[in-house]
Amino acid sequence: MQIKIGETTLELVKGNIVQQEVDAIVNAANTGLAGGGGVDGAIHRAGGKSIMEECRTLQGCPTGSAKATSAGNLSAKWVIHAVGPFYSNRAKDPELLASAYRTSLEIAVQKECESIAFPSLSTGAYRYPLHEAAPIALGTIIEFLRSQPHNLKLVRLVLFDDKALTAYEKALRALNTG
Ligand code: AR6
Repeated sequence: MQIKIGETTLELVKGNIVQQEVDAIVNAANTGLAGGGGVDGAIHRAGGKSIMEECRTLQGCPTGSAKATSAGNLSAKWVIHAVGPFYSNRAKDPELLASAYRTSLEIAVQKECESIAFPSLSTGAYRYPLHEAAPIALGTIIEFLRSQPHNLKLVRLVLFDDKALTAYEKALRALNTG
């Protein structure tokens, strides 16, 4: 499924984040930028150890923010390490999740990227319910594309399974018609 926001294509695909041929891929990282499972494990395994070597020089990253490294053996030019919140069902969760997406997009713009691929931040080990996370992710991306200067031609959400893809499709349909 895809829609156009101005000149930018926003698309939802099922797949693996490490295989995306885009300028920047986003990692679902932790505040220590210390590596882990899920998306983080897959990116460091596929990208090689230079990514972790660079992460070690960055002194971590606060929740709701992001930092970039080069992308080692991956076809992307950049890995943007974004830290979403661990879901606590508290009022600050949505803003922290939104700000992880927003900061990632700001970094992509600073790096003059034309294409970026995101995983579904916080919805694995960090337990954010998909049906709550999807409208926040998509709403934040759409708002950014409409309001900020950028040269992005493609923003892709890479969903790992049918359940995640369906949740994002439903959220995008609701945002697009509502
Ligand atoms: N490509 C795309 N999506 C994936 C992939 C992949 N290769 N692997 C998993 N997913 P998670 P979080 C989906 O746990 O919740 C790590 O240990 C997965 O199904 O990767 O933000 C970090 O070091 C889920 O929907 O990230 C942190 O400590 C989504 O990606 C912590 O987990 C995110 O799952 C971050 O947790």
